[in-house]
Amino acid sequence: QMQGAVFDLDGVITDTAKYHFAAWSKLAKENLDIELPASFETELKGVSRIDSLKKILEYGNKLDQFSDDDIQELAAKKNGYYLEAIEGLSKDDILPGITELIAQLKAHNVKMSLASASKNAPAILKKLGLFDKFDAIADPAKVAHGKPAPDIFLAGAAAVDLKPSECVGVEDAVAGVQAIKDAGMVAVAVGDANELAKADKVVPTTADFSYDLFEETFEKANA
Ligand code: G16
Ligand code: MG
Repeated sequence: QMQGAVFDLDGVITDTAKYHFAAWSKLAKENLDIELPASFETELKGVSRIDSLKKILEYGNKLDQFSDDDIQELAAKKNGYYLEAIEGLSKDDILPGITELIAQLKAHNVKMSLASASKNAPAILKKLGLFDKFDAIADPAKVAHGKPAPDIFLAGAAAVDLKPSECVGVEDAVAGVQAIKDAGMVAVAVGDANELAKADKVVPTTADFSYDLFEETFEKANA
């Protein structure tokens, strides 16, 4: 039986990708004279703050123009824009089906932890009113490698004293699904089935998530 569920945040619990993208676009335009194409919204999903900035500088052919200190400063500036953008986040911003899913997992005594790349994850969960529902939040600042490396999902399982093999990982990004599988977990994903084909189960929307779906996927993958 599934003992734990380890969740990604952005794209699974709430849609912060649009705010990340708006903040990066503002930074790129106003501070770097780079115009970001819309495709970057997806490209930066699950990618850490510093790695996102490096991708943007690379795209603008400007990576070699900035020192490590400049990069830290620019990343902090972007985070300021981002925090402004998510100021009004509330429980209305929880994605469809997630509140119900959390209640079902709780009712079945499934431990819940968060494996987000976001350093703002605790603050976001508080705004959504979900902070107290989670048994643990893995700290992305403490893991060596970001997604697609499995580190953050391994940390998420360890934080609730479970083996990865006892957990289902939940993701919306290709890099995240890779991380879950390399952590040795069963993967449930939301999004495009072709894109996320490495997951054990892909559903089109978060409204399709349920305890039964997770448990069934877990049992099938272990059969
Ligand atoms: C999220 C977003 C990424 C963002 C990263 C770091 O990942 O998808 O775009 O760059 O967190 O966020 P922050 O700047 O808040 O530390 P996830 O893992 O929740 O999908
Ligand atoms: Mg995500």
